[in-house]
Amino acid sequence: MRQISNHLPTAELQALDAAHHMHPFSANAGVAKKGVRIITRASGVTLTDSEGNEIVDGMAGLWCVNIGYGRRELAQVAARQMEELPFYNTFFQTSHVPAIALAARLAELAPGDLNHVFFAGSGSEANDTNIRMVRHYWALKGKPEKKAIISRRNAYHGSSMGSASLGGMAAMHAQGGMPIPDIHHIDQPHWYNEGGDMSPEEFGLERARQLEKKIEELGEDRVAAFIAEPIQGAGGVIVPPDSYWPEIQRICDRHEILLIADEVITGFGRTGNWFGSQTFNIRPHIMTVAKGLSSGYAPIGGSIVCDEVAGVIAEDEFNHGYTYSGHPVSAAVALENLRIIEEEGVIEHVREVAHPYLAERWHALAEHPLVGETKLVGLMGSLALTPDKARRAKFAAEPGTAGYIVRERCFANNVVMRHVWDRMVIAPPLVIRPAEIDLMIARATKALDEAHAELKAEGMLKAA
Ligand code: PXG
Repeated sequence: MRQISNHLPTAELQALDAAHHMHPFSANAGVAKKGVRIITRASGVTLTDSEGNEIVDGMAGLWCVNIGYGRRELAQVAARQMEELPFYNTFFQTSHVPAIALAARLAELAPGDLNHVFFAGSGSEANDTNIRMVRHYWALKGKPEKKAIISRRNAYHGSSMGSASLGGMAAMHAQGGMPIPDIHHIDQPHWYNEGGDMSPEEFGLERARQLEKKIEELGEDRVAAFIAEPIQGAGGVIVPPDSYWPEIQRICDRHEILLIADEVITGFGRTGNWFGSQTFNIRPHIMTVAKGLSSGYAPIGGSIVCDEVAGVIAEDEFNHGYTYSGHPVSAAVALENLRIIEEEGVIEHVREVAHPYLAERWHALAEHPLVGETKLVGLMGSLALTPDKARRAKFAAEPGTAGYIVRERCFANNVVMRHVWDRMVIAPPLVIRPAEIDLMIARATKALDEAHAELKAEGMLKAA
């Protein structure tokens, strides 16, 4: 029997939402017409909507609910912190215990000499901090001209003016006058779509060497930093070929530029280590963090900064900060989340149980007639949809059409699996158990079957 668990009937909530709520990354008129799905509660990896449907959340919210939903400990810590000290700022020679403790804990967890944390309210804000920090760093070193930042096409670094400029999403740049000056983009290491006849390894090297070319073209004395996600998340879970990161690291070591690893998605266990930088053997000067830092229970982000950069920045007033930098409630929640990840062995669970179990089932989907390749690192996976596996062909239809159809079938089958153009992505909570993986894969497979039948019936299984 279906259970109505909200206060108002779904239709009434939908009407109010349509009338007053502007949704992010949405064409709101279309959303209003179709009616939103209203999520009322969640536990573990399962969401419940206002109609009583139980949905497997294959995306951990927005790649963030790493420890799963419904952990009472976090609610209790938040309540306690709100009673004790709901807010105080960290400007003007003041601090508070949650911010101090979290900064110290992050310095312990982060690799190398990443020992200093500048807090923000989100990943976007943290990346804006990074733009200003690396430029100010070089200015303080007597090199104010060293302010260009190199990023990649199809990268996602956030939605503010600065972070969206770092991002390589053309559709975002087209709205609102981006990128801001002195942000440059090179091509992404997306072998499946762009590798042509090259082997993945050759292609990885070729794409990494674009960084060196770009540094030479701009002049090393003009380049402040290179920023990249260890694995592109919102871009479609693009796992670079093995040759890519070692070559990027070599180039960054050889030239005098800073390396920023955007770990907003890859941080806090997602790839089977605390940070994606450890999985790929990257030595960044700055890591951007957010999302899994608090498992999404409270908004918080930050930049974890190496001794050298933090030391130089410390010598001058850095005219930058947010009201909610180090917010005590968010910081306390994040600390409790980190305690759970460590004490409950969540990352070991990813490495030893969830990844191996999911990998077998995920890679088996490569046999599906609609699937051209499957990728999975830790609990971050993607699959390419194709009308012709042998040729890695794209669809003749508008890019994203097939992906949208699969996503609609996922929606109908009570599993959240996102599409990025014609690639499907998953990133379930890290605590997902084998039986839940079975359910997620069964529903995803059914969605792929139904989408395949629909595409076939509509004559859309044609290659471009
Ligand atoms: N960097 C990376 C790598 C991200 O994935 C941000 C920065 C920005 O974080 P905030 O907290 O400002 O959102 C992100 C965010 C999607 C999707 O649809 C992905 C993100 C956000 C919203 C939607 O895949 N990533």
